[in-house]
Amino acid sequence: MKNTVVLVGAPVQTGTNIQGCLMGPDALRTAGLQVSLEALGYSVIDRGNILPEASRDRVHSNSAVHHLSETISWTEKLHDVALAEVREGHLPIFLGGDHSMAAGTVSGIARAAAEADEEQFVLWLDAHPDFHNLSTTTSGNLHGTPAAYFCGLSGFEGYYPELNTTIKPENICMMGLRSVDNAERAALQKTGIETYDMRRIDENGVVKPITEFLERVKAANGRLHLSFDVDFLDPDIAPAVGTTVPGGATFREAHLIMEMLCDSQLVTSVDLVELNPFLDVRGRTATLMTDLVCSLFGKQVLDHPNRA
Ligand code: NNH
Ligand code: MN
Ligand code: MN
Ligand code: MN
Repeated sequence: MKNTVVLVGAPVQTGTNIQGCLMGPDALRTAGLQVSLEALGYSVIDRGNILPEASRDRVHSNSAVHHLSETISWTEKLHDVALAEVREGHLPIFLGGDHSMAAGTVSGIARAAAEADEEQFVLWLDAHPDFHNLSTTTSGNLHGTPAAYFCGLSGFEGYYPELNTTIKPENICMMGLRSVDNAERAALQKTGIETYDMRRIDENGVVKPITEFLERVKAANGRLHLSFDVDFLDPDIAPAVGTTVPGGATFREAHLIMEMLCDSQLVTSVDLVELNPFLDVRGRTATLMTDLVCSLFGKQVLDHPNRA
């Protein structure tokens, strides 16, 4: 994991109905993300914040859907940026922005992996599966849809036209789920994605599922994208998110996952999404997310035998 790390700010908030995610990239910068990664020995380039091209007018028959045009423009832009960075051999960290951005980032990295004839895997840490399509969403908030999009499910008329590579459902692991809508549950069951809700974490912890998933990535010689939604974490430790759901991952569970991902050296790209600094308490969520990224990139208290 010693590739050049590239920070890409994506101030997206059109996928939600709550304002504030647009400040996410700058809150992560303010928390010292770049200097912290440099202190761990990485070269870091900050691309600043990107913006989408002007959007064409798009509407959908589901009248709940809002900001469809803007979301499509962001998807196209992030797809292209993700593809370009991964082609360059960089390790991009996308600083969100709401989770609708993962339609672009994940489809872009999927395409880069396909070009290189490599398998792309996704670890999805989130209270929600974000597995609606444009017809099934009742909130109309498109941050509830990206995972269904990058799996290639139908119901995304007019989205990025060049989406010719998708993530195989069997290459996805979703963890932390505790708010799943009925249409999402049905779609998840149909596609057969590996899912761990909070009950499963309560019963067995995170070590076994993460170990098994990483073994599958390793066996396929695959690449691993981490899509980290702040609401994966318990709201008591991470209040800065618009869609808090009680009963989330603890501080220790989250750090342990990051430490195990670091041990594996398999992570090739990252989304940090849904941070809403307007809802934060003295920067604690931005600071926690930054500390978790440090664990992901090698920070440890004492040397551990699992660390090469
Ligand atoms: N499933 C709900 C919806 O579609 C909530 C989605 N909200 C999220 N997803 N924050 O991660 O509106
Ligand atoms: Mn370079
Ligand atoms: Mn999400
Ligand atoms: Mn979520």
